[in-house]
Amino acid sequence: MEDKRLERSFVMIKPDGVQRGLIGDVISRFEKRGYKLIALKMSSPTKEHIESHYEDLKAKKFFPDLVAYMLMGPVIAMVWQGTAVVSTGRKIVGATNPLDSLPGTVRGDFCIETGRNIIHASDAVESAEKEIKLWFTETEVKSSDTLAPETGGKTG
Ligand code: DAT
Ligand code: MG
Repeated sequence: MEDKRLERSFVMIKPDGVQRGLIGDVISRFEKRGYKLIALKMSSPTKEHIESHYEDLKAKKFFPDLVAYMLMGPVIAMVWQGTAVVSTGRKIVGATNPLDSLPGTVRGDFCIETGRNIIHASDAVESAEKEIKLWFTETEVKSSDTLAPETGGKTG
């Protein structure tokens, strides 16, 4: 039976991905797979914001390096929507350690260091919803939905 899990995932191009000019490639992969981009912004988050985003990892030894890395430049924050986009998005992105990421994945094609792995994608539906709330207002996420082809582009 067809999988009808309509989900949203928070996907973020990290500062090195932005600096290396990989924004278009990443967006293209999600678009071509069939997912819908429902929110996007370039953001220069505060240290506190990054610490909240990665709060589950704050006890890890690498946490200070991770936070410093994420503050090296602007990031591209996005919300993608579609069937099983959380688990499929993780597959598109590849393993956390790029040396374990298969060729054909974003990390498997573009990087070799865990500490410079260029992209984030939510790991569960629950964390996705939490991350979307942290990075976007409800209006920012909802407004693009009014331009969806299925509404005929009507905004009112
Ligand atoms: P993912 O980004 O695949 O969801 P994660 O949530 O476990 O992985 O960790 C978040 C980020 O923290 C990860 O993308 C890179 C960094 N990181 C994770 N494990 C690390 C490690 N062992 N050494 C250095 N950085 C690490
Ligand atoms: Mg994670």
